[in-house]
Amino acid sequence: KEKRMEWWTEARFGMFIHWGLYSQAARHEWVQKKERIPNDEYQKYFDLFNPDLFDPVEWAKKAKAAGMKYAVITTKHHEGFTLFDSKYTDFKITNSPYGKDAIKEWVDAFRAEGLKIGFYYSLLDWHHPEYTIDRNHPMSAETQKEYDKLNKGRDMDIYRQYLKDQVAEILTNYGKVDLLWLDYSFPDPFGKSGEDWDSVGLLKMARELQPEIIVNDRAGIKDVAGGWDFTTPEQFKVKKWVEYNGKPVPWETCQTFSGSWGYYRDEHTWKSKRQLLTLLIESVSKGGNVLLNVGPTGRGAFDYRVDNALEGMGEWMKYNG
Ligand code: FUL
Repeated sequence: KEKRMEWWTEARFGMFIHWGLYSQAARHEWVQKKERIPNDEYQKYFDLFNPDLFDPVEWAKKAKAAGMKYAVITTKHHEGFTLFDSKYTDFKITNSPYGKDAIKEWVDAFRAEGLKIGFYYSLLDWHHPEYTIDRNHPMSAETQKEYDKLNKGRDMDIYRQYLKDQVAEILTNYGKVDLLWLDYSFPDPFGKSGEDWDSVGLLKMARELQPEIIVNDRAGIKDVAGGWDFTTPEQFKVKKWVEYNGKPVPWETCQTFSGSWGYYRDEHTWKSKRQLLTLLIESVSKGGNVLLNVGPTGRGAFDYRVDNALEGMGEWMKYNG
């Protein structure tokens, strides 16, 4: 375990990329849930998806210049749309007007810059017809009775197999994958936990397909020794080395430039360069990594505020990184 964590511990600073159909709506990656948009209405974002400014080589160069050493991209977010070609769904980028496998292009570009490759895969899926409706679903309800009615005929066994098949695809079709970022479990009466994803089986498969891969902690596995490799405090500045069961563990805080992961055009709470550098320095000094998120636009470009911040961080990283 220590051996496979070496590059990541050294790396310290990575780029998170949230990009999908929601980027076109430009008001949060949870837009479908927040606005309770039914799938047939959401379909318009699929029919229009044609990012004419998508240039992964440029993305990779910007990450590298900022001093980042790895990157993690949403191969599928909660909306269910895949940025990769998949045998198991039609709701995929190769069927959109864009027509090409963006993950393939992205992997080639980031690898060419010497960056390590990470795949985010959403365990939640608002599009799959067998995925049972829960409190985090756009069609969420209030009572158990309502849920029972809504979920009649939905079969999580089928979805569980689907997600496993897709994780197998992303870990098979793109060469070496350094990191897997599964997201997420929410064990409560109207939620989902490790068993819903068969996380034990999923992790086993991941390690068989990619023996050196490192995996985060969000699939609902409690056991740090046999399960995950690092924990993922989200959107907060850690005050001391993160512990699990009283022991310090590898950790990575994921953070946004502004208040949303997916591109949000009219959201204005952007962190300053000083805040971002402080976050990085404070995190590293407490043994952690920072995974800083970029939400490219629906056309595939970085917001100018991202470019400015990355450039500023790069200047500092050039001498101090
Ligand atoms: C959360 C997700 O629900 C957010 O949309 C985002 O992907 C964040 C990194 O993780 O669990």
